Amino acid sequence: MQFKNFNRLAFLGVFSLLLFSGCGNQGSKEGANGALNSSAAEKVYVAPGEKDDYYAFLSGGYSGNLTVYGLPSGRMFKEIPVFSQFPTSGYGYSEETKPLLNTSHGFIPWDDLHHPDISQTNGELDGRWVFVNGNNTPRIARVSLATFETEEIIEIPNSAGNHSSSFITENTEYVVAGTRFSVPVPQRDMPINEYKGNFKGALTFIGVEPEHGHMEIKFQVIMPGFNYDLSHPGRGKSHGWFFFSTYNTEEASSLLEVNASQNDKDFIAAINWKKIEEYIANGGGKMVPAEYAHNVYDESTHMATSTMIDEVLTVDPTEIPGAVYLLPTPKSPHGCDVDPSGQYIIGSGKLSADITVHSFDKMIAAIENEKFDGDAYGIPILNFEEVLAGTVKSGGLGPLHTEFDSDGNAYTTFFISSEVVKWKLGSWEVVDRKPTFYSVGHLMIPGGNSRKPFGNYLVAMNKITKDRYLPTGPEMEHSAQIYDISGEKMELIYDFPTHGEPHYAAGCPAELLAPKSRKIYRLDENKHPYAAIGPEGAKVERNGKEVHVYMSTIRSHFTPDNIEGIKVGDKVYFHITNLEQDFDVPHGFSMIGQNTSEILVMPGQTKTTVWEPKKPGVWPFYCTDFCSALHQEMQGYVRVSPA
Ligand code: CUK
Ligand code: CUA
Repeated sequence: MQFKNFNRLAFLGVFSLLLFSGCGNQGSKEGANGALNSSAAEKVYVAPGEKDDYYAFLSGGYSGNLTVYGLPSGRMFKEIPVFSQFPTSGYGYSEETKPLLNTSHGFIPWDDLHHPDISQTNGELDGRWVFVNGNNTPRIARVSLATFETEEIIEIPNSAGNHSSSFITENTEYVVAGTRFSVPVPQRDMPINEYKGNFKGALTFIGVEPEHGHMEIKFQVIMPGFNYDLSHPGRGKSHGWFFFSTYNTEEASSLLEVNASQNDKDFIAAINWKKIEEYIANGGGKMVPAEYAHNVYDESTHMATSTMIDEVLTVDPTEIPGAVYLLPTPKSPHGCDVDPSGQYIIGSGKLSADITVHSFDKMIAAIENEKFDGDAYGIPILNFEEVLAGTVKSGGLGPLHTEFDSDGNAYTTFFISSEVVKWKLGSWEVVDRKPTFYSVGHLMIPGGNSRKPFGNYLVAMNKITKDRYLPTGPEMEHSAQIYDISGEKMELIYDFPTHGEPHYAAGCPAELLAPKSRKIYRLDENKHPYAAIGPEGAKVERNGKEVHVYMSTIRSHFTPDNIEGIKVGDKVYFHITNLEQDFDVPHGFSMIGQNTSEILVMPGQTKTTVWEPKKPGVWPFYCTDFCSALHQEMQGYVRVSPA
């Protein structure tokens, strides 16, 4: 179903379509078969033992985690735990990783992970880290692309719903957060209906230290009480700017009223962060109290530590001339995307048929010539016509997100009409469209969020699965689809299920990551304070009611394996060191009656799990990972005496 002759009547139908999450192609015969032909099979087939061309990191939405897939095969390689506890490896259960999930609200072992973005140098993917956001309890995490492990999580104060995240500037100077909900800043007990003027939207610029990637909040721009949806950095000519889409510019506390969209246009907020840096260098900005956690994993000790910070530097945009402008953008923009040249800023009005494209050059000229339509919020509002580059008459309905190839084409997803539309930057003409199955949200082209996209494949991530796979009861996994975009026309070549809800993905050429993917942790670099380096390091130490077991593992035994002298009421810390130095030889450890999870210890690593025995007896433990022919012999006993 296509909306070729989209008219006003169709537009009135938007709200009912939204309510019933309409999927244009649902149930269509052509849809069920897709447009597949036999050459599609060849395009995605990666023979046994062969490797994929790209890594794809798909967000897991409400799973809280990030999943790693291969393209074009759609094979899932790994789930990387980030915001959720993960019993498979003991992440969030082991003593070493628990501090990563600490926040100012306490230990929060879950979040809603939306947008991965890979670090860049000179606007190109450098494959060092992938940054992801926690949308619920606002956080940003940094995942190492050498170890594929979460190394750092920083909480974002003065925010609620870190949705416009975690996009990065083209030299990874900053990773940026934006608050979906405006909230009282500072937080306080106050009537909700006094929202207007009191609720603020913090846009947070987090500096990334270039060597190790450590994050530090540099400043927060305290904006009017809008909802901040998505963001994108300027690049090339627009490097130094950051763009945020907004809705609810009515500043209403209940969005029911706003759904009638009183304001025909909301804004894309353009932030000149270089200007703000100057302002701060000249003594501008104000430190305000704000409590937030900063959690860092240390690779040499294999341990994370959590620090609580109690203040943050804020700046008021109405006091910094030239730092912030508002670009009117129709119909509650969702996606806010910048093309590889940095010239075009695309605002997708999610209640619209058209895609609005702003011009960076025109924006600069409009600023110089003061083409303003007032400053209702104390921030100059640029005249719409003066910044408009063009409008894509898409013929679709409900544009959400746009990515780019290397040939000047843009690809936009349409949720309501359930399709991907390909169009040309500059001429705004639509050149192709293909249905998605069903109701697509984000899409991803490897490097499509950088100055150098790799334009062979496009992955569409769909919100509704329905009949695409064998039914698995009421709950179906989400569905992603791979399109070959190397030709003029897009071709659907594969469907694969995802894990959780993929809101976005970041893709990267395999050759950039695979060669530097870590194989082991070096035992001679292990600085864990409780490591048992070799069986001779193994021992049991008592400190009051705390017992520390320094335990080593190697195929296929634990040292020590018979432990006596433990009493009911003790707190027993098992510190397990894996002495192996071969690729892919983990050992696991699990203790009967343990109320945490097993832990999986990689070669050269030390991990700790706690056991609090409740009953006298002789209790067994064993290795959970089939590590050798004698894996089943890898076991031990703990004798527990009455208190
Ligand atoms: S949002 Cu999910 S479809 Cu969080 Cu990027 Cu648009
Ligand atoms: Cu070690 Cu099984």
